[in-house]
Formats: sequence, structure tokens, C-alpha cells
Amino acid sequence: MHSKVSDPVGGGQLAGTADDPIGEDALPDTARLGVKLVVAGAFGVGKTTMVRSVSEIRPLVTEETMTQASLGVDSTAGVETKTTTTVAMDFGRITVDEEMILYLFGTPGQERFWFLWNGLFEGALGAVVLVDTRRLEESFGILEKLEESGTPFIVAINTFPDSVSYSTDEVRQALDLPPGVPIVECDARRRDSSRDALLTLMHHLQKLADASELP
Ligand SMILES: Nc1nc2c(ncn2[C@@H]2O[C@H](COP(=O)(O)OP(=O)(O)O)[C@@H](O)[C@H]2O)c(=O)[nH]1
Ligand SMILES: [Mg+2]
Repeated sequence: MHSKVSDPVGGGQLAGTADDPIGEDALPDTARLGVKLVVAGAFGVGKTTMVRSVSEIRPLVTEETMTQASLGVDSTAGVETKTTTTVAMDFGRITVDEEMILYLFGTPGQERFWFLWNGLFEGALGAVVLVDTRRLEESFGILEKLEESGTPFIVAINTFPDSVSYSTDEVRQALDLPPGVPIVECDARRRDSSRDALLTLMHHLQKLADASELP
């Protein structure tokens, strides 16, 4: 674990103000520590939405309008209004304080793009796994990949209007998550909510780092 991540969340505030919510300023020249985080999850679970809502730069997204041809291939059950799909990946940036910058990488959800995942977790400190409780089983593959790669993660339940509300214990059981993996609820469309999910991940990483430094 990176020993420099000793105070990863500063005062719990991320850059961007009411006057300048995006804060598209250049990086402060005091910036020293770039932390790579991954926003992972199945197709249509809200990854692009999360990276967009929380990034201070206009995120690089490679969204393409879904063609008729892909309609039978990509499952849109539950996300019928979704008309674009992320072909490569989302990328965003958040300045935590004058030294620390978070770089967010959203994973492509469709299995046919999984070859793009090679190397995606390399150098990543951790991941937020977004899940949709209407389609929990679609998260198994992603969770497996994270466990295989040894990338620490938290689970964020993205709530949709017709989602049945499950307790975090029920979700933990359904996803077979170890007790130490934090589970939070979030609304990926809201900046504060997406930010809170990322802060939960940062606190989790901090805890793991502290634990690994114990004699
Ligand atoms: N109600 C609701 N809709 C959401 C939320 N997050 C994403 N969506 C919608 O769900 C659809 C899929 O989101 P998207 O970010 O493209 O999913 P991705 O495939 O994981 O990148 C889009 O139409 C979003 O507007 C959320 O928290 N609540
Ligand atoms: Mg996307």
C-alpha cells in the first residue's frame, strides 16, 4: 500500500465550490500525489453518471449511441431509457487538497469489452463497485475480477426509482461479500453522494493501509 496516503481525504472536502462547481482550473503546481481509482460495475449501473457528477474536469467519455445492432447484445432490462453506451472508458479528476489528485477510471460494462480491462486495475489503489439491486447477479463477474487482481473495493448501491430497498446485510449476503467490505447507498447523479462513496473508499484504503503497517 502506498505509504503516502496517510491523510487521503483532508478535511473530507473535495475541490469545487458553489460558484465554480466544476473547478476546471489547471492542476495546482503543489500537486504531488496522483491516486488512481476505478469506478466499476455492470452495464447501465451508473458508472458514467458517477464519473460525470463528481469530476471537476469535463470527463473524457467515449459514449456512443447504441445502435440497433447492439440492442440484442447489451442487456437494457431495467435501463430502457439508456441510449448511449461507454465504448472505452470514462475518465475524471478530483482535487482532494493541494497535494492529492484522484484520477477516476470508469470500466466498460459490457463483457465484450472486457479485454480492455487488462491493466485497468494496475496501479489502482481501489475501486467503487456500483451495483443495481434489480440486477445484482450482473455484478458477480466484476467482483470476481477485483478479487482476483487483489484490488480493494467498496460496494455502492445505486438506487433507481423502482429498486426494491434491501438492507446492506442482505446485499452483502447476496453478493457474498466479506464483512470488511464497506457497503453504501448512493445516487450517482448527485455530486455529494458520489463524493461520499469515494470518501468511503478512501477511508477503507486508509484502514487497510494502517492494518498492514501493524507489527
Ligand atoms: N434514477 C437514477 N438513475 C440513474 C442513476 N445513475 C444513473 N442513472 C441512469 O441510468 C442510466 C445508466 O447510467 P450510466 O451512467 O450510463 O451507466 P453505465 O453503463 O454504468 O456507465 C442512465 O440513463 C442514467 O441517467 C441514479 O442514481 N438514479
Ligand atoms: Mg458508461
